[in-house]
Amino acid sequence: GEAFFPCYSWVQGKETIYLPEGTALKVNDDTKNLFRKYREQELEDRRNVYRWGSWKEGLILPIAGSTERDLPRNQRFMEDKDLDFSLSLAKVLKDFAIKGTLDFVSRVQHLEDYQKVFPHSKTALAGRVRDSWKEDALFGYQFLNGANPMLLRRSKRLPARLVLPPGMEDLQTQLEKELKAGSLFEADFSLLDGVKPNVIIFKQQHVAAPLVMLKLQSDGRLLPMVIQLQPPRHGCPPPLLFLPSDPPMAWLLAKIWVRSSDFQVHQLQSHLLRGHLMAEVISVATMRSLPSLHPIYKLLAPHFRYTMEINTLARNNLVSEWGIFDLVVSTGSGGHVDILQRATACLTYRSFCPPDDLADRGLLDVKSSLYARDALRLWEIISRYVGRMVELFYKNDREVKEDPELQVWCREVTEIGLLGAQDRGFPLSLESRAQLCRFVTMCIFTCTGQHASTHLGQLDWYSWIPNGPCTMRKPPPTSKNVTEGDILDALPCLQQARMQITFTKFLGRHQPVMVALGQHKEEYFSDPGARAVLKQFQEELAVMDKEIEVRNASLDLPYEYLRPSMVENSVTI
Ligand code: OYP
Ligand code: FE2
Repeated sequence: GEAFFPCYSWVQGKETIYLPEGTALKVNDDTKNLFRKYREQELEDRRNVYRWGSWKEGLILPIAGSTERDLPRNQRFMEDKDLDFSLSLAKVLKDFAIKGTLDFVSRVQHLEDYQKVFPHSKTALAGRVRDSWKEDALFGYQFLNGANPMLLRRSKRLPARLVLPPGMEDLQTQLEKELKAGSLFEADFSLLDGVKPNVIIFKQQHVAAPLVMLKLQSDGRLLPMVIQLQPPRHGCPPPLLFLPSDPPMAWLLAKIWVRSSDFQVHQLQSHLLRGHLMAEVISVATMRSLPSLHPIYKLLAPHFRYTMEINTLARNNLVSEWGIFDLVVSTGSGGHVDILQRATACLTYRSFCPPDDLADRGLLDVKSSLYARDALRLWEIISRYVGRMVELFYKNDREVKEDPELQVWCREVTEIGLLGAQDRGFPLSLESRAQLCRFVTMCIFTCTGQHASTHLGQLDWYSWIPNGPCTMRKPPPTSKNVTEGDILDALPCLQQARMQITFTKFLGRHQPVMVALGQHKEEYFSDPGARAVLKQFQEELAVMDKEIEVRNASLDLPYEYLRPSMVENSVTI
């Protein structure tokens, strides 16, 4: 049926001006300057209410405010979300308190004993991970379609850090053969090199910076060929290389080290920085520089819901002093901030646009990268949606160039929120409809698909502790004499493991209060053209959702993290 749109009205001179709430207007559409004053006033108010804050030196900017109570009322959780968040947190903490008391008397004596903290209501995939985590194929698969699909790249040459000691000529030949065939891939955790590890209750924890070389087989499986746990150091013998043919416990421990490194890089770089914090920059910049009448404001606003509050909660409880990272994660107590600062240098515009990012990483034609396939498809659907909206409101490139609010907004993101990201390819101005479309598509994809693809895998891949340990309690092995006991001494103790499960469950559980991508009920546009564009977006998303469902039914391991019905419309958890 027809929606009802309330009107704003105000008196200007002798006239009363009425404006239906759903009207979208650019500054230059308002030839008689009827609304000029109104939008200037609104922006002035917004710039007072939404102030940039600063959390840590060298990090992209957050909203100002030390707790969620300092946030603008509109940005706070509504009752249903607030209640769901508090009750589910209370529930996981209660479980932790009750079951955790026994952890002081019982110990992990075998790898299978991590079953003690494994959730009873697990996902099907988490069960598979528990049963098959030692397999090389599942280890390789995670770089393609696991919790962190952002690190893997196709090798263009053998990495400089991979120093092959004498006697490794066979491996050299194999690597060169794969490289030549274009089937050599790498996952390089150099970002972690030199990060100061945490000390937890007087016990030193450990961090490594591994390199994994993998080969892509014609059956689509990605298999590890060699693992180097630390980069070479000047004046030291080259670091040990671990091979699939090594004694099983030595090879397993090397893979566990990689999984723990991936946990750190995933949570901090891919999930927190590139998902949560990036979405917040876009939200704050938009609230500060686009008035509610602006069509691009109307297009983006649904993708900001709850982001400022969840990020404020994360800054105060997760990555704060005495927060969860300090308590149980190997990079906590400062290393995590160092990692976020280093990762800031990698925030390139191209890396936020899957068509460019996947091309740069050589993943476009990798059929077994379901992440790549779905990310590309979702990007295209969002891009068509944005393109149609842009065409409705901008008749040509000149109208883009001459929209002063739009230009200020773009600078606010790049120069202020992202601390001058123009040298990393972010635009300082928007010169055409095509550039505008790409920038807005990047904004929506970041707040939705980018976050979903790094958030939704947590429960599946981190419920089985050895597959993604939050900390390591022993240094990386320096010999291949490794026993199961050595591995258990290095893995998280039972209390740490239970804490990992507690927060993985809290963050990863199904969100009962959620709006799926494109499904917001607020009607920001009254224009029938714009409403038809939204409807078409929803239809294209529904088709994609159905096709993924059908595809997944015939797969051994389904990939669900970019299913439109699973992707939230904004970063809310
Ligand atoms: C806020 O009182 C959030 O303990 C989570 O996180 C948990 C709390 C508060 C705890 C409140 C309390 C919101 C949003 C986020 C994010 C990105 C980074 C996720 C890192 C997860 C690490 C899990 C750690 C397991 C050991
Ligand atoms: Fe998240």
